[in-house]
Order: sequence, then structure tokens, then C-alpha cells
Amino acid sequence: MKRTGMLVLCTAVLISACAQGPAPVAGLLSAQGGAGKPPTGGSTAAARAFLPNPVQTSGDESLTDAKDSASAVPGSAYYPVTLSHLDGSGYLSGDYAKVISETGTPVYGSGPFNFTRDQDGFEQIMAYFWVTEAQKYLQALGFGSELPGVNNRPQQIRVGQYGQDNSFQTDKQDLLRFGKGGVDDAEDGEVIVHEYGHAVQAAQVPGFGSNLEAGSIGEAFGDYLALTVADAVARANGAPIRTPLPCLMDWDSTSYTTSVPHCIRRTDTTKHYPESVVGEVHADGEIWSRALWDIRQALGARTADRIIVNAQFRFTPDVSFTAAAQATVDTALAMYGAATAGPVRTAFVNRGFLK
Ligand SMILES: [Ca+2]
Ligand SMILES: [Ca+2]
Ligand SMILES: [Ca+2]
Ligand SMILES: [Zn+2]
Repeated sequence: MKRTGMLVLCTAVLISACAQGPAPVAGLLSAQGGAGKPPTGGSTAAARAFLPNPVQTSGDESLTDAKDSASAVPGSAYYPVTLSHLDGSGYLSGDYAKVISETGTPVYGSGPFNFTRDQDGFEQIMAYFWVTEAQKYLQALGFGSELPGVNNRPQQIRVGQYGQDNSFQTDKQDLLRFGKGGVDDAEDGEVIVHEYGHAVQAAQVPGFGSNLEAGSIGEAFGDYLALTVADAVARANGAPIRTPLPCLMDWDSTSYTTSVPHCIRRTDTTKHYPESVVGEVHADGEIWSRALWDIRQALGARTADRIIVNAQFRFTPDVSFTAAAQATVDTALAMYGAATAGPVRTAFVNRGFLK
């Protein structure tokens, strides 16, 4: 998904999670493919992960990367989880996620995988876990059964080979890449799910995000999906939520933000269209994500998320804010009727997208 020049904005250190980046290296080689170890046959494995990150679960905004040291994060930040939908090869390859290359030795075996953050395997586990959980969340909403599927196939992932503080998705090769700048990007589940959000949209609308407004909707949806998936997964696994839910990437952003709480962006700003537009997709995305947040507050996560994701099938690659807002209202009306469409419309009117 190569966008026009004005939208390739993923170089600044502040833009840790991004839709775009340089074209990936050609010729994907699976590290697993040539390893030749025997299959383990297991479809699940025990592991430890951040849910979604150590700042959100501890509430400790003073945590810092300390050069990827294990001692920078307390052991209580690691939660026991179950990796699922593995293909039995013994590698991090399964129905919805496939780690195709990585820094260090590919994770292999039947588990338990109890890595710490200084070990390369930790980010591999995080990427596999969070991508798989995000797809499972979408399926639990009905996508792939009652509703059309959204990216319900093995999502290829590269972990830790991109040296900048940036992660991105490209639909050209259906690939997510996670960088290692500052806090390793794949140590924050909200970074991982944000990038997966781009893959979801690209699967729904090939080439999505070809202009400023559609690109902004893309960044907003990535943030929103990160928030709602992380909320559900944290609750399901007994992890506390000690930072504001609208605060994204609490851990990754400790590397490049000074104010507390550390957030790369938020979904509860007062930005308003058109006067808040600055012409940058991440910044302008905060206008859209506030509308999504308000829909969630009004309708609850499940109903809101079903509407928000289902509406995206109606988007075009260059959809405008106004057209996307109207499509979302129309989707709510078709799925649930006027009483539910009303609050959806109100959320977009309050942001200036609809009159
Ligand atoms: Ca690390
Ligand atoms: Ca980072
Ligand atoms: Ca967060
Ligand atoms: Zn992005």
C-alpha cells in the first residue's frame, strides 16, 4: 500500500506506529521453512506476555526502556497467556499469524515460552499472541460467520529487523513489521494491534487510505482497535487497566513523550472538524477516533465495534470523513435500527463530520 508522498509520514520518532513505510525487502524467506526441526503437533502453548504493556497494567509512568534491560520491568508485568491456533510446526505459525522472520533465534518448541523482554523471543511471542487475539476478537464479534470475515488468514509478521522507532503495515505483501527503536515496538500490544488494524482495513478495502482523510481514518481505526482489543484481552486474562483507556501505547511512548500519562495519541481529545485539521494523518486521526470512542461510550464495546468494523466494508480507498461518517450511520441503521443509529450520528455531528 504505497501512498502518495504527502502521506508517507512514518519517519519521525514521534510516529511510532504508522500505516506506511518504505517498501519491504523483496523475497520473503521463512526462517521456519529451512529450520528442519520436527513438528510438535501442538495447537496451543503456554507463554508470558504484556497485557498490553507494563505501564497500563502497573500504572507506573516512571518505567523506562533502560536499553531493553530485563530489570527495567518488574516480573509482575508478565502475565501467563495461552498461544492458540498454532499449526503444530512448533514455530510461531498459525491460522491468523505467522512470524516469518525475526531478530535472533526463531521461537520453537512446545512451550512454556517464558521469555523476558531482553530476549528476542519475547517480541516474537507478543506479535503472534496479539495478532491472533485481535483476529479472535473480531471473530467473536461475528466477522467470519454472521458477518464477512476480516483478514481471517495467516498474517505475516517480521519482528525486530527494522532498526527505527517505527512499525508499519504494507498490504502489498500482507506484512506487518515491528521495529526496535526506543522501547521495542512489539513489547506494546497496542502497537501490534494498531498495525493489525491497518491490515484489517486493507483486507476490507484494498488500497484503503489513499488521501489525507482516509489515511486519518486508518490511523484512528488502528488506535481504536488497539484500545478495544487490549481492553478485552486484559480483562479476559485478569490484567488490570491502570491508565486511561483512551491513552494509546503507554509503554512504547515512554521513549518519546515527556508528559504523563505517556500516550502516543488519545481517543478522547476535543479536536473538531475542520478547524483542528493539520494535514497529518496521525494528528487528524484523533478527530475520527474521538467519534469512535463516543460511539463506544454510548453503545458499549460489542455493538459499537460490530458497527464500526462492518461499516468499513462500505468505504472507498479515498473515502472522505463525511462519506465515512454517513456510511457508519447507515450501517448502524441497517444492523440495529434508528435507536442505535441515533447515537452514532450524534458522535459524528459532535466532531463536525455531519450536520
Ligand atoms: Ca525487547
Ligand atoms: Ca518503539
Ligand atoms: Ca493504553
Ligand atoms: Zn498507523
